[in-house]
Amino acid sequence: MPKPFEIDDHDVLVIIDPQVDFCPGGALAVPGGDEVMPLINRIAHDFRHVVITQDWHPLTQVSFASNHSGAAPFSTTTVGYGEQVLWPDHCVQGTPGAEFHPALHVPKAELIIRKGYNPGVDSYSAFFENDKVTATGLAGYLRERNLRRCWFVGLALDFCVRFSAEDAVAEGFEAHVLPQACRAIDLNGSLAATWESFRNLGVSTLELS
Ligand code: VGL
Ligand code: ZN
Repeated sequence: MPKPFEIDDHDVLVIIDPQVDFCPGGALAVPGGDEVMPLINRIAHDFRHVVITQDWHPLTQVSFASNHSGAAPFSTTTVGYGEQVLWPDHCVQGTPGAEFHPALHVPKAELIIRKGYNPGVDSYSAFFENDKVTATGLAGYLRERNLRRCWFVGLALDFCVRFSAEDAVAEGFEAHVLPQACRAIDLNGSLAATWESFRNLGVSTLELS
């Protein structure tokens, strides 16, 4: 695992949205999304603390293209808090597509944080909704548990992993991303923008040997 560091009691693995709808055959499939599950399982084995996020939308979610008449999925619109990509309906609360991928085996996960349940505000980040002010509670949880160093894996690298890692830094945590255990959507240059942002903000990326 991340050999440059010893994983200790202050490290937390944050697995972002390892869900059926983000894998091939799902409603918002990320190319190769299913491929990361075995590696995530192995990485999780080396951590004492693991948190999982779960994209968890009501059918009325403002980021669903189906709620904007005439709008195509993957187009962009302006909502109350700024620009928002419009997605195909995905990870709808209580549906099979919202479940964790069947190949994910991380029974030690100590917290599952659901996000995107506010109909009027999408939530990419594990820390803040897309309005950038409504907290999910994860920062408080990590602080109270003295978990200071976040390691991010999961889906999608250029959306929910990206914004989670950026917000981790903004909240004063160390943030590391393990790209081999992530897959990207790559919409309109979003992957290139992710690498640039990581460089600018001090999010480290680490290849496993
Ligand atoms: C995600 C788009 C919409 C993600 C979630 O997990 O990256 N992307 N909802
Ligand atoms: Zn979503």
